[in-house]
Amino acid sequence: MSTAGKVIKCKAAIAWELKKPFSIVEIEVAPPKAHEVRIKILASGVCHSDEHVLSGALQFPFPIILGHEAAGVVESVGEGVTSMKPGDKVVPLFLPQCGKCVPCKHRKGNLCIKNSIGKPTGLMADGTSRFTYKGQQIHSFVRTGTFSEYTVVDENQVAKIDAAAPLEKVCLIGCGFSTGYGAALNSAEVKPGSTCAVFGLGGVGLSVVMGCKAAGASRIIGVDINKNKFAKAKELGATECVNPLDFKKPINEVLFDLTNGEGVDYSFEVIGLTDTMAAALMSCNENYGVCVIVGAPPTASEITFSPLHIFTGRTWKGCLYGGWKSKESATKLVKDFMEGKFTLDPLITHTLPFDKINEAFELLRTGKCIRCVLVY
Ligand code: PAD
Ligand code: ZN
Ligand code: ZN
Repeated sequence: MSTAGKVIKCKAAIAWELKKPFSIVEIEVAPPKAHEVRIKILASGVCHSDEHVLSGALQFPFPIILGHEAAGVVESVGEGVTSMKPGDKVVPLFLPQCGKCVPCKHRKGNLCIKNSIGKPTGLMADGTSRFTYKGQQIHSFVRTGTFSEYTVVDENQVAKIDAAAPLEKVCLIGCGFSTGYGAALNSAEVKPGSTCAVFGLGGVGLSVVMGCKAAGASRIIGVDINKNKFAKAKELGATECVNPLDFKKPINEVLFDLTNGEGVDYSFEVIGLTDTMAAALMSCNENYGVCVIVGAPPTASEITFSPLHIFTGRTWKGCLYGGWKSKESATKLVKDFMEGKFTLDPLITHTLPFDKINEAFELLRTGKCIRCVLVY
């Protein structure tokens, strides 16, 4: 019997309050409104941005359904949806691409004006939610809320993908892989023969390493306080790794020492701490170095620094979703994955049933996993 047009009751992991475990409960998911799509989620990776909300580093309203790195199948579509139909395999996106606004039409733009970044209401564009628990409204993280068996997203925030794609792998294209890989290729535009430093060797940082390698960097220095991340980083292309805790001097000075006093050509902060953002900036060449902030800045955080650090010529920038135009690029990245242009397997160290979501977050918090994918 078709569920289209009806409320669906299903399991979801609700975060009720800061720093508390999720509880898996039965929620109600409303049908998609016009230009929305209801998706049966089949796999969802755990990204540190979800943990930032739980820890309070990123402020969002609770109770909330987190999750934004997923893949699933369209269950039903709202009025006016033309880009997909029930049964299509899809990847939800935390950044929209309407294709019509100025940033969408700009050659390099990817921050569609319909984005909700910096406006963390936890609600859809119309100010309501499709999730309820016993009638109480539940928020949805970045309008994806994929830690639920069903979710509703705007048509601009979902990409149709290859029908043969393995969902428990390509879910990483919804966030971690694309973000890191694109930071190197699109945002830094790493050049062949260059030297790169990647701060933070988690799922996103290792994807930056993969992007630097694909761009032809000849030296890729991994930086992490957890030395257990080094072996995987080297497997994916890091030529050496350093642990800031092994040195008395600041890590930016260590990186200058390692590069004959030149600094690296490109540095990436993939942690989400203001101190490492500043250290990454000061690690790149003072004249032509480029530093890209990928780690999410804690809500309301600020950095004070001498303008001299950029006056000499450095470039300091950031990127969301690796600078990719989300909807068209996710489709293309899945196609590239299917054609063997890159691999996702080394990033997926754990796969757990959805019910074990609290265990998955513990693996991320303790640095024991790279990506843990929940399967539904
Ligand atoms: P992760 O937890 O898998 O990796 C973070 C890594 O940083 C771990 O290996 C830590 O050991 C390491 N680390 C922590 N503190 C330090 C330190 N002081 N010095 C050096 N290394 C340290 O996280 P992730 O890879 O899932 O996410 C990384 C960041 O990227 C996080 O801030 C997340 O919110 C952000 C992100 N941004 C976007 C975007 O669009 N810009 C998308 C996805 C994730
Ligand atoms: Zn993410
Ligand atoms: Zn747009």
